[in-house]
Amino acid sequence: MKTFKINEKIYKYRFGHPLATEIVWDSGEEILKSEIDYFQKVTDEKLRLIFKMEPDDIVWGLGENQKGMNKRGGVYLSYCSDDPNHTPDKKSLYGAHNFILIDGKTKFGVFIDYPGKVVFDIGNGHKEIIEIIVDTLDVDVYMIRGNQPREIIHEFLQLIGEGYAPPKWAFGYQQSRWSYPDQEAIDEVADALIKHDIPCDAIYLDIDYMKDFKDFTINTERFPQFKDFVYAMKEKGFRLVPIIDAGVKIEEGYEVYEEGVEKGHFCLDGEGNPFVAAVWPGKVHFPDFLSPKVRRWFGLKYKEMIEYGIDGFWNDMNEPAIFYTNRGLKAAIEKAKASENKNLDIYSFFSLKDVFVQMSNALEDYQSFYHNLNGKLVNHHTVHNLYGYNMTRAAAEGFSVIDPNKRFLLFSRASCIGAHRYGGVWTGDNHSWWEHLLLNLKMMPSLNMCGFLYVGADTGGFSGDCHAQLMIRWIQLSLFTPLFRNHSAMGTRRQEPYAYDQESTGIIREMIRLRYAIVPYLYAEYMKALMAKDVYFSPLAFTYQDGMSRSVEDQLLVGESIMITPIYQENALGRYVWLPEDMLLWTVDRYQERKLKVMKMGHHYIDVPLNQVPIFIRKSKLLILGTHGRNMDSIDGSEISIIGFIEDHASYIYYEDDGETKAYLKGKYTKIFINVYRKNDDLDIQVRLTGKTKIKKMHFYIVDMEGNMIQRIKILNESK
Ligand code: MIG
Repeated sequence: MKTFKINEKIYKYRFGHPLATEIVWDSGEEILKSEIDYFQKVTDEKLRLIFKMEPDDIVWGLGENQKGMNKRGGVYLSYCSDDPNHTPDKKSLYGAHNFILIDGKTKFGVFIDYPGKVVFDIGNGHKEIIEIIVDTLDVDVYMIRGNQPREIIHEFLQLIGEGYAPPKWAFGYQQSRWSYPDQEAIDEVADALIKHDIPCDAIYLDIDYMKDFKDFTINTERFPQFKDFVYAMKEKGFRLVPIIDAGVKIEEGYEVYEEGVEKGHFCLDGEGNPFVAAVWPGKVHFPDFLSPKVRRWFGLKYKEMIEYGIDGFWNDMNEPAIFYTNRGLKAAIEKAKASENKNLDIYSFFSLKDVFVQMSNALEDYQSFYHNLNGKLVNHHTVHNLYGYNMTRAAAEGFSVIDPNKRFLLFSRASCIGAHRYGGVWTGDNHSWWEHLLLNLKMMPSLNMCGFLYVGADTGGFSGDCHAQLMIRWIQLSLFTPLFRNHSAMGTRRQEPYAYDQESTGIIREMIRLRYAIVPYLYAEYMKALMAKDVYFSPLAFTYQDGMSRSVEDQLLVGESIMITPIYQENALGRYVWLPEDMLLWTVDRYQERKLKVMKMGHHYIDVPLNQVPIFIRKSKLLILGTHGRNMDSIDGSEISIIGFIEDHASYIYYEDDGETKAYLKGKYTKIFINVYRKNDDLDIQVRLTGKTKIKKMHFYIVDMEGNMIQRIKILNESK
């Protein structure tokens, strides 16, 4: 083992000769240190790190995963998996996020920079032992110190690099379904949203827009004039967001396939031929995204779509998912033939059944293909988790060549640590289950800790039928997630905002309007977190030290000013909440109204009828509100409202930028420092700007500890 010092707080322990994942660029300085901090190491053919926890240590992190925000009690396997059944026993989902943070008397973070299998047993085998088993002896392990969880996360995010900023329109409501297969279907959705007066920014194109599921093609029977259609939709106020899949269809005459074969851009099998797997289009090859030249090639393929007027994409199936291979299919068919006319007993029947079920995403298949890394063949299995990351990277690198200053919407299904630099993630094929609404809530801060800020789940659930109540409750959570997309699977009940009864449509309309009204706050918090290398969602324990706050698993802080307490149980019309300090409860059924109530620190039961969402405003903090519109572009942003809860002073730093370009990276943004002071029965309001703003008028609604509301208006001068 060699030790490298990255900085005062981060040490890297290098075992063997790890492959460069390019997740961390800073290689640090080698120092003399032969003991690894905190962990005890056992070495045979795998690296095992063992740590003894204290009874009340919390373990945060692991990104997209099952179970709680506190990961104690679970076993988690980092191996990107296309598994559409996210039941609590599952150890892997689509992401592989090897970062944990131990938060107790001792506090530190651990990042395992290895792209193959890593097991995290967090107090499962033994309730007080963390055991990390890495499937190799060639690995970099980073240990990150800090006094507070947030500080450790900050150091970690600093290490893994600048995160992704979506365009501001991507904070609008987005409507998806597998599928709106043709122009007519999309028109129908757009018209229905307009008719029902539901704000929306984007409609999604799932795989059926393609010709025979071929990437970068358009089915011209369904979309005779695609470009015209894209622009016509923009005129109506909707952007179209197409899906891109990882597998490239094997078909003579299909340009992407032919070029890929000719230039040797695909992953190889054991014989050195392009590896064949089957997914949507039937047999495909997988682009070798680990190679820079393949990334460049594939990344530039997005150009044609961008020229059609497309501003955003979602990358799917990039674990990569494999339905079957020739090997798997052959084994299954042989087994079936051998079973013909047999009297199958329990063992032989299940082994027949299993050979079919286990055909998809089989380990044997992942072990049977190779990447070409600078002329060296590397077995896929050992670098599995880099695939989705590098597909997203290919797209992002492509965009920065095609239109360097523009922010595109981009998010991926598979990912590993580091992918946050290129795009966001959605959490894949969840179900229309209450359990998955709660899981959605818990995953958000965990993903943030791993760098992913642009995150969200399929609102309403992908599989299964979502009924009105579940949809409304889910929207009441998603209205705080940066990615707010309603998506559902083929064959399920329609779940667009207008797909239910009139009353539900009315409630959903107000909720989506609320979303647009709080975008100024959400966007400011997002961009501030991004630039400060901080989280946007956080557990209460990051801010409050009391024992209760350390164990709350169903409330979140969103940015610095608010706490949310979603309803996630069927037929519940209220819930228990923990208030770690006095807070101002804003009960919203229409965001234009100010139902404000001071609530004391402690346990409470609050009523939450179906049409209302509770938002708790923290003491000395301000919440910024704008207005809704048909979509983000239609909102001029000249008036904002500010709801605050004040003892003697409340403050907020508001953030504005163009929302479209990367100019913010060069300091082109405005910060607005808002300070409200209590002066006897009046307020002293001070606003200071660092640049230009769209805001002309500010409406203040400031509530004091006794519940008195003071309203004031502040007009901003033209110049500053
Ligand atoms: O195997 O493109 O997670 O969002 O609708 C299913 C069809 C493939 C999986 C994605 C889902 C998408 C679906 N895809």
